[in-house]
Amino acid sequence: PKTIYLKDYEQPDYWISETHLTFDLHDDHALVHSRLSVQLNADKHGQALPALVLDGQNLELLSVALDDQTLESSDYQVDAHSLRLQPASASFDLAVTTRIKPRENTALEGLYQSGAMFCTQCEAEGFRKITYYLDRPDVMSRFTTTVIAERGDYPVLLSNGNPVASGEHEGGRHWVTWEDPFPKPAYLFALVAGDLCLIQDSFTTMSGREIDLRIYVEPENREQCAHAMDSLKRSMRWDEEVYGREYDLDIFMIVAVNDFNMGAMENKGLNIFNSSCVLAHADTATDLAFQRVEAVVAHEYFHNWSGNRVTCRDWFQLSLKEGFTVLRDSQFSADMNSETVNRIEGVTFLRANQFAEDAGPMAHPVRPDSFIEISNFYTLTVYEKGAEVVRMLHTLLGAEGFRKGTDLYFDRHDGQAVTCDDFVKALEDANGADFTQFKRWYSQAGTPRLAVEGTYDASARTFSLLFRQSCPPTPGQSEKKPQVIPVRMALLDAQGQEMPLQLSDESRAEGTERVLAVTEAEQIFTFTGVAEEPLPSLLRGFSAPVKMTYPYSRDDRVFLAKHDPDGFNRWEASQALAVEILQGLVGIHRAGRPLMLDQRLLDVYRTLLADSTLDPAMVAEMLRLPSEAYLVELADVADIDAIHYVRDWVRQELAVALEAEMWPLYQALNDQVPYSPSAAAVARRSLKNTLLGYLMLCPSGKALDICVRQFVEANNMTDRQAALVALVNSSHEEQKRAALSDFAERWQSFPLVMDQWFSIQAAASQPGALQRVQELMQHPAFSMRNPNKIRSLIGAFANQNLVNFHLADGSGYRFLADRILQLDPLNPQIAARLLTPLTRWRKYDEARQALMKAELSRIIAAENLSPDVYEVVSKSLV
Ligand code: HT7
Ligand code: ZN
Repeated sequence: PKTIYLKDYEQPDYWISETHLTFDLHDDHALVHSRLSVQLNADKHGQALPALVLDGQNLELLSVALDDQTLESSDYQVDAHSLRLQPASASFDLAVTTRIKPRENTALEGLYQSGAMFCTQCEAEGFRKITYYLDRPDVMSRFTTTVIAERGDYPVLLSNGNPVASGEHEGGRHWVTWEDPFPKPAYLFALVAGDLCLIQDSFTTMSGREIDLRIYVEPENREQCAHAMDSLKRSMRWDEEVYGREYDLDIFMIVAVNDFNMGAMENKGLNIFNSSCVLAHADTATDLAFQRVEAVVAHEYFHNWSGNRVTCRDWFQLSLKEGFTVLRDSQFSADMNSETVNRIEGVTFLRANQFAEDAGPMAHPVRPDSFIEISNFYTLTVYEKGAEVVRMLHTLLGAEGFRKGTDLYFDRHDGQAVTCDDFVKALEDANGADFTQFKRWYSQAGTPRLAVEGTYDASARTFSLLFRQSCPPTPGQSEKKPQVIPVRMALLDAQGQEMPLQLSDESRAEGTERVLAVTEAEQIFTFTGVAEEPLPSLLRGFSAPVKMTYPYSRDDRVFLAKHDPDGFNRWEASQALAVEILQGLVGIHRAGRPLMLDQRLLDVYRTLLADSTLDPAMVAEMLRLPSEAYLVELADVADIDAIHYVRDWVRQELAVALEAEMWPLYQALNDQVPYSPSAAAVARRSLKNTLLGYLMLCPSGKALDICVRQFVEANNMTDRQAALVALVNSSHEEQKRAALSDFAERWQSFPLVMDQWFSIQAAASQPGALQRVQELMQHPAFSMRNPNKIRSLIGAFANQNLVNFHLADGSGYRFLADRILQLDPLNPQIAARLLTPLTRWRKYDEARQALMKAELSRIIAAENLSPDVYEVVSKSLV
C-alpha cells in the first residue's frame, strides 16, 4: 500500500462546478448516472490540458460521454482505482454511468443497505465507491440529486439540500430531486431511501427564518426521538448565542440507521446517525446514552459551520474540523450540564485513551504528516487532543478574543477548503497574537511532561514555580521542541483561600487566578508579596493536555481534595491520591507483602459522604477510583493481574469501611420519584448507583436484595442497568443468571438494549470471560456484520476486560486476532479499529509481548489484507 504525504499536497488539475446525479435504486443493484461540469484549474496549469484522473473503486463502468459524445473504451483507461481520460478543452461536461451493488457492500462505505434501507457514508473517501469523481475535500461542487425507487418499499427518498421536484414513474416507481445550493466536497454527499417514519418540529433562527426539522427512523423507534429533537433545537440556539452561527438551509434532517461504522455523519442538511446516537427513551437508554445523544447531535449540527461551510483542504487537516467541533460540542455539553463534571469526564477519557495512543506505535501529530489509509486517522489524537489544542487557544485568548477569532475565521473562509494554519492565522489576526510557537501542538506528537517545583522564600516573601518541560520521542520524531503550555493556577493559603497574585515584573497584585504561558524548556515564574508558604493549585481545569508532576505530599493532596476552591482540581487531587496509593499497593502486592489501605483516602471519601452541600454528580466522580486502563497507561510495564487485584481490594476495603455512611445516603437517593432526565436527577442517580456498586462488595450481603429489587422495580434503564452490572460482577450466581435471562427476554427486540447486555457480560472480570464471549457470539442477536454488536461484545472484551483479555496463555490475543482476520474482508475499518489493544504490547511483560507480537505477525502474514489493517499492524510491529 502507498503512503500519502502532506508535503506532496498539490491543488487538483480540474474543478467540478456542478454535479448532477441520478440514482436508480433496485433490490440487487443501483445505477448511478453522473453529469459533471468540469473546468481546468488554470491557476495551476495555464492553458495546458493534463489528463483528468477521477477516483473510483468497486464500480462497474457502463458508459462515458464527453460533451454528449459517447466515448469508446479505447478513449479512456480504467483501473482498480481510477478512470483517466484526455479532455480536449478547458471546460466540458462529463457523463458517466456506473452500476454498484449496495446490498453486497459490507464495508458500510459508499452506498449500502442497512436493513431494508439504502444509505450512504462518504467521508472520507467513500464517494469514489458510488461514482467516478475528484474525491478530495478541496473540490467543492453544487450537487443536484435525483433518487428513483419503488414507492412501496422506499416511500422516503432523501438527499442534501432542499426538495425541488418529485413525480411518479410507471410500475410503482417514484422520484424526488434535491438541490443543495451550497458547494460542497463529495464527502458531504448523502442519500437515504427507505420506509421511515417522520418526527417533525421547527426552529426559528435568530434572523426569523423558520427551519423544518425532521428526524427519520424506522417506525418501531418513533417514541425514542424526543431527546434528539430537543438536543437539536438547543444546539441550534446555542450556536447562535455562543458562536453567532445561524443555520442556512430551509430543512435539517437526521436519519437513524442500525449499521454504521462510527457515531454519525454531518452530511449537508442530511445527517446520518448510528441509531445509538439518536434513540433515547428512559425505559431503554441510560443517562450516559442520553448524554451521548445530546453531544453527538450537537457535534454533527455544529459541523454545519465548522466543517461544511468551511471545510478541510486535505485530509491531513482533519482536526481543523474535528478538533474544533469536539471543543464546540464539549462547550455545549458543559453549558447544558455541570461544567466541572463534564470536564472531569472529558479528562478521564483523554488520559486513559488518547495518552495511550500518544505513547503507542500509532502516535501521530494532531495534523499527521503521512498516512496509508485515512480512515485510520479518525483518532483520539485528531479529535480529542485536537479539541484540547483549540481549547488552549481559547484559554490563551479568553472567551472574547477567541470569539473575535472564530468570527474572522468563518467570515474569511466561508465556502473555502482550508488548513489548520488558516484557522490559527484568523485567531492571530483578530487578536494581534503570535502563535508561531504554539503551532508545534499541531506538528509534534506525544504527551508533553511538565515537572514543576515550588520554592518559598519566607524572608523575601516570594514563591517561585520552576517549570521543566519535555516530550518523549514518538515514531519519526526523536527530538521535540518546547511547546506553549498554558497553566491556569492559583496559590492557596493554609485555610485553602486563594491568595492575591503579583508576578515579579508586575507593579501590583491583581486577581487570584492566572494563566501562565510556559514556553521554554525550563522557566521560572516568581510571585512576590506572598505572605505565607502557599500550596499551589496547578493546571486547573486541565488547562493543557500534559502529564504534570509536582512534589505534593499525600497530606497536600488530602488538603487540596477537601479545600481547593476549583472543583476540577479537588477531583484531581483525590484522583492523584488514589493513583499514588494504588501504585504503591501494586508494588507491595507484587512483593508478596500484605496490603494495608492508607487511611487518608478513607478520610477524603468520608468527608465527601458527609457533606450534603456537594453536587452528587461531583461526589460520584470523586468516589470513582482511577480505571485499570489509566493505571496501565501510567505504568512503564503494567502488571494487569496485580492492578486488577489491588484495585478490587481497595474498592472492597472502602466499601466495608464506609458501609455505615453509604447506606443512609443510598436510601435517601433511592426515593422512587418519577423518572426525570434533568441534570439534578441524573446526578442523584449517578451517586446512588456508585454507592450501590460499593455496597454490593460488602460481605454483609445486605445489598443483594436491594440490588435485585432495584433491578426489578426500576422505572428507568440507568437504575436497572446499574443493578444488573452489580449483580453480574458479584458472586451471586443464581441472581445473576436470573437477571441476565430476564433482561434478554424483555429486551430481545431492542438492538441497542441488547448491545448493553452483551457489553456488561463481555466486561465482567470473573474467570471464564473469553468462553462467555465466544458463546455470546452464537446468540441470535449477535452479528459480525453490525459494528455496534462487534463493539459491544468483542470490543468491550478486549478494551474493558483487561484481566481476561491479557490472560497469560495468550488465548485472548488469539481470539481477537481471529476475529480481526474474519472481519477484515467484510469491514476493514472496524477490523482496523479492533486492533488497538494488540498495538499496546509494549506496556506488558516479555511473555505477553511475545504472544501479542506473534498474533500481529500472524495477521500481517495473511493474504489480501486491507490497507486499513495492514497500516496499523505494520506500524505496530516496528
Ligand atoms: N465526520 C464524521 C466522520 C465519520 C467517518 C469517518 C470514517 C468512516 C466512517 C465515518 N462515519 C463518520 C463523524 C464526525 O466526526 O462527526
Ligand atoms: Zn466530527
